[in-house]
Amino acid sequence: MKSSKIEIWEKLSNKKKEFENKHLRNIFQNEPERFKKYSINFNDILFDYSKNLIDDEIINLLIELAEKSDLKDSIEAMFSGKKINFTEKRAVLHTALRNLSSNNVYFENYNISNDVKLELNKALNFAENIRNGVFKGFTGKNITDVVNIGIGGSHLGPDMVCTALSHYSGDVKVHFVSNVDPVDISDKIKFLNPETTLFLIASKTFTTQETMTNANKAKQWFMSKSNADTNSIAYHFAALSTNISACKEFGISEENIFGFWDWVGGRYSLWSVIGLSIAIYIGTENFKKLLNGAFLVDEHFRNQPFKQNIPIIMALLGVWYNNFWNANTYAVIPYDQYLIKFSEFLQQLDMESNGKSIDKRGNKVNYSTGAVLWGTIGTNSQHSFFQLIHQGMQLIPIDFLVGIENLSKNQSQHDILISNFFAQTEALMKGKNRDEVRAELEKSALKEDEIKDLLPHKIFDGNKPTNSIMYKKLNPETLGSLIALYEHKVFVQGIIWEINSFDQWGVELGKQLAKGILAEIKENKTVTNHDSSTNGLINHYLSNRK
Ligand code: G6Q
Repeated sequence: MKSSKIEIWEKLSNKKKEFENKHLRNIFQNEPERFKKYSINFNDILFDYSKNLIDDEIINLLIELAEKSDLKDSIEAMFSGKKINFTEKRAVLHTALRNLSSNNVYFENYNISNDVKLELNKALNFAENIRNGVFKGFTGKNITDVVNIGIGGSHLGPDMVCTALSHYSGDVKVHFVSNVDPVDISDKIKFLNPETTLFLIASKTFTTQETMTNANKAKQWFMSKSNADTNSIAYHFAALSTNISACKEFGISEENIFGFWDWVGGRYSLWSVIGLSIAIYIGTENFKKLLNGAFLVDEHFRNQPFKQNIPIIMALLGVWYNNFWNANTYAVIPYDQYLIKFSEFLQQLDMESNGKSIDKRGNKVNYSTGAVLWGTIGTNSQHSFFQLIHQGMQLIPIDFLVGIENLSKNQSQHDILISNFFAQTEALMKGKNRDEVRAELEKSALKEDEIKDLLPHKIFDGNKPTNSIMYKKLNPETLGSLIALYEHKVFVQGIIWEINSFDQWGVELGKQLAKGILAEIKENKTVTNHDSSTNGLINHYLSNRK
């Protein structure tokens, strides 16, 4: 890290020490304009970051840190197709997939916008043909069920988006198979009719073990259940991939192959044809709105000054807690049932992108990088892990996400949900001090010695930082914006930490070993070439399996 960055780093460390003695409750009392000062409006989204352990000086230092990290140039490098994924020598251009402006995007002097539009339109036409029954199965019946077979980036995004937008779905049902555990596929297909089912094999490489195993299983199921000939595969299998020859080899007809490019990273691919299940589920108009929501955030990210730039502020707050407050995890808690898979999706986006320890010069870093992201929906989380956040020993910053309007139209029950969200952010910030607890206990029938014993257990320290992201209603456009906000947040942090957010070498070792072990298991002989634990486990498996 260059010395000008280290200087700011040191100033921030000092500010942290100074801030340890402050409490947000008092800060809010002394600063009535705090909400106004530390909140940003963007279309239907309000981002309130006032309940954070920050003041103007801290924000200015964090922004200086971003400037000294050459963030502005790095943003332009990404949008303009520079090969910023330097270990794989690839550009990172998922933003080109949702570029709805008239400005073309170029990669190595080639205008990629035309190809993007062509492939998108081909996929969207296919989606519409399935939705309105123009595309039929091999016996002439309409497709009623679509099964997306993919894993990681070829699964999590489409699955999360379909769940989040199920309110906007049409008649065709979508199912997602990802795990190589055979019960995943067998449970999902057992009630399906092969005559009305379409499989989407979603795999950028078309070589992923889990996906290809499940795809072959699906083909076998289709052939045996339908008594169809191999020509019928054309009516029931489509592929979403960059490896066109492998798709053909699998037996998928050319018109059912939808392509994309190596400058689309797996975890950023839901905007490409990998999102075909989404388009079939919610229709092309809604899919375009999803793209548009992300595009609007791209424009915001690229053009807004750092101080009014939501993903940049989100990223800097993450750096502040991770590197200066030693907060190794952060939680994302949507008070929105439809966002039940959002944290799971963000886990891959954030942890696969920034879970790195080697910097761009090839050196091991000596600071913390990507935090552990976790969480699930409110109010369920209040009745499980919120205890630790309120009274445990760890500092866990939280992003709350919440819609103003509920899609069920049951506004009075929605008010119950929302009042819990307001209450949690307030409780986490204010806490409950000794005097307040005592006053409350004195109103009860407890005796003085009982009050004394109970009192410390009922104190809440408060001073827990939270962001609140409030949107009008969960619709395709808003969801597109929310996803893009997090994508860019992760990007900014990678720039500050000087790591490559776009490769994922860390998933390779286990894959490699599994291949060798599978060959050994197939041989069905006692193994001796691993450590004693791995040998013991494999041999126990071999001697006990049927
Ligand atoms: C994501 C990763 C990874 C990838 C899966 C599936 O960024 O690259 O999660 O998406 O391993 O890969 P395929 O799409 O090639 O099957």
